Amino acid sequence: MTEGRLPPNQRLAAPGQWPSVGEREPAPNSAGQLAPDDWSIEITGLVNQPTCWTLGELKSLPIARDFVVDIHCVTRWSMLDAKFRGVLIADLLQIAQPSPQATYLSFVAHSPREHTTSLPLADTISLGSFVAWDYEGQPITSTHGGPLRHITPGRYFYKSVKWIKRIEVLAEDRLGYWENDAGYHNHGDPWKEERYITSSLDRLTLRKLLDSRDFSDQNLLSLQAMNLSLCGLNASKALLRNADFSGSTLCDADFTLANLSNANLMNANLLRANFSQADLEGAQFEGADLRGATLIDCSLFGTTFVSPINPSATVNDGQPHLLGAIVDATTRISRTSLDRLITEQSQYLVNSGVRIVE
Ligand SMILES: Nc1nc2c(c(=O)[nH]1)N[C@H]1C(S)=C(S)[C@@H](COP(=O)(O)O)O[C@H]1N2
Ligand SMILES: [Mo]
Repeated sequence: MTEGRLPPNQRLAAPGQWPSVGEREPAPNSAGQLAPDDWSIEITGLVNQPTCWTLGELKSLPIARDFVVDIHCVTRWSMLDAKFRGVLIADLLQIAQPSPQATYLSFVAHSPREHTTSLPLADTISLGSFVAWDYEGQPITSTHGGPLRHITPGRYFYKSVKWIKRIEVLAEDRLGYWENDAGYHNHGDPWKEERYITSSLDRLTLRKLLDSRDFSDQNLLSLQAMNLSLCGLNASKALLRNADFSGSTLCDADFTLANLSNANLMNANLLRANFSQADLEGAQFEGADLRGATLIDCSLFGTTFVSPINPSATVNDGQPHLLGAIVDATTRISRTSLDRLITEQSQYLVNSGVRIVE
């Protein structure tokens, strides 16, 4: 039953398919990849008992237990009833004993960029944040953060680090990698759609920018650009995460190498627009006109081209209304990009006759 369990604007990943997002591999140590037997996790910082556990020690703790959780990625895919085995961070903290000033936790990955995220101590406990080694009865794969990953139910999945090696107990917050670098919302509640913080552009700057039709190389996170005339826009390499272009005219726009993850392009006129090498993860194209558009080597995880306008409303024949992108043989898309879509999405494009470029 998915009724009431999908937060706004989320969709189910294909059954049995767990998409991989962000870093793909942990950091190697001097002797190559760390073996599960050598894995350990420590709690440091404002605690009375700094403690380190090997993975073997964690697994044999009497507090090890099973978890069933719903996962919601900010790029709009969700996975319900995922089964893990692990231990609650609250239980590990009982052993490490946070001192009275302890207010935030920073979760650090053993990864190429020492990826981190953070949570208030109180939320860590109330949400039941945990570390896990098994998924559906099998060791978590390396791409998904095995041998040990962090999971925070009730927050977008960027609040769950892969290959966790350390929990630092702090008096003040230390923003995580995505929160600091990419404008991801620091609270990240999927039910409130706390995906991104909004950009701080003042109205005059925004006006000038829109008049120039030149967004190239600009940071325009969460830009509001609905129902505008922007034909021939140059947005190459622009950072447009979470931007709203719905209903705008963007024919011949250049979005090469742009970051449009989670952007809303619904009902936009995108005739001959170029999305080569653009990041379109979680972007929405329902109702957009994509004839003559180029979607070569772009990233299409969680991207949508078709959706029921309102799955609960039925018209005369009982069929739900579909809102789909307008595509035909003049719309070019790479096979590798197409393969990243969930089946219902790729099938819609294929059935509409897009030209697949090998
Ligand atoms: N070490 C590390 N952990 C990370 C990330 C990352 O890039 N590096 N990305 C985060 C994001 S944005 C998501 S959605 C999930 C993705 O986990 P998955 O690849 O297992 O689906 O991991 C989170 N944890
Ligand atoms: Mo994510």
